[in-house]
Amino acid sequence: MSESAAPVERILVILPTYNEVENVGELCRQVIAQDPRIEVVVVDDHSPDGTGDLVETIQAGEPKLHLIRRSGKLGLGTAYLRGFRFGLDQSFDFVFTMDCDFSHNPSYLPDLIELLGRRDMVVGSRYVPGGGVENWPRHRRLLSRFANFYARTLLRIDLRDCTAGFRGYRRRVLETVRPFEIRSSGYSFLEEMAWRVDRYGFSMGEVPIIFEQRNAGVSKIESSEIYLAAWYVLLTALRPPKLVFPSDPSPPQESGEDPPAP
Ligand SMILES: Nc1nc2c(ncn2[C@@H]2O[C@H](COP(=O)(O)OP(=O)(O)OP(=O)(O)O)[C@@H](O)[C@H]2O)c(=O)[nH]1
Ligand SMILES: [Mg+2]
Repeated sequence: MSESAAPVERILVILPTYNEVENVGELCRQVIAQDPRIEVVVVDDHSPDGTGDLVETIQAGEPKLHLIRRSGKLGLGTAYLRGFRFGLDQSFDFVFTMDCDFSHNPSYLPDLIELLGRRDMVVGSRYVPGGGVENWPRHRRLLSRFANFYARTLLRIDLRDCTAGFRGYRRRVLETVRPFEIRSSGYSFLEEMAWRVDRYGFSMGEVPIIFEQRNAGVSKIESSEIYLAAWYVLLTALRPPKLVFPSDPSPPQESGEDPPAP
């Protein structure tokens, strides 16, 4: 599965935010400047620093910027799902996710978009030749490397960087792999998504990126998330969620609802 039949007309970039007021304005501007087909949706979890309010102000002069406000910090996994729902409802062809802290440089988007023309899912990858990480302390490099080795080996995913949040999906992938059933958040959401995409037989590709230390602000993902992710990966390997393939008789109806916050 790959090559696009119809021309790609609409591209959505989902930016999940929690306290990214120092980054969100400039990042939205740079993302939108990468390609005339790009629109952005910020999924903000009632950031106390006013991220949502700033986006609302910018929106007045930028029709390609959308904002979804949620009531509180509900987690990265459900923020991605909210963005996916928006992308599907609004008929976008390609849907990307990025961190809103400049770790994922928007200048890689054209290469990712080009590769997504020939693949079903693409990843901005730290662990293919030409990719890498800048300014990360040694312990964080080791942890990330190990997390990838662990997930790749246990889940048997043919992806060098399966915890990367800089990704693009074809609409057909989001319609097929049933992402709304995923209950895990953060890193394990990304690993389970990659696992689902692979199991459904979709093709995946990687574009090398240099991942940079966040520009401003502080990390929003707690370190306990890493252990939780390791646990979810093990559970998925031992007791994989039942996937319903299009050819299966009477598949259960998808609710389309976001799952409850983890
Ligand atoms: N909407 C929403 N966004 C979140 C939540 N947690 C994190 N984010 C956003 O998700 C993106 C990734 O989170 P980061 O804090 O950068 O996580 P990280 O990249 O592992 O950590 P750093 O390397 O320290 O930046 C950022 O844009 C965050 O603002 C959440 O609960 N809800
Ligand atoms: Mg980050």
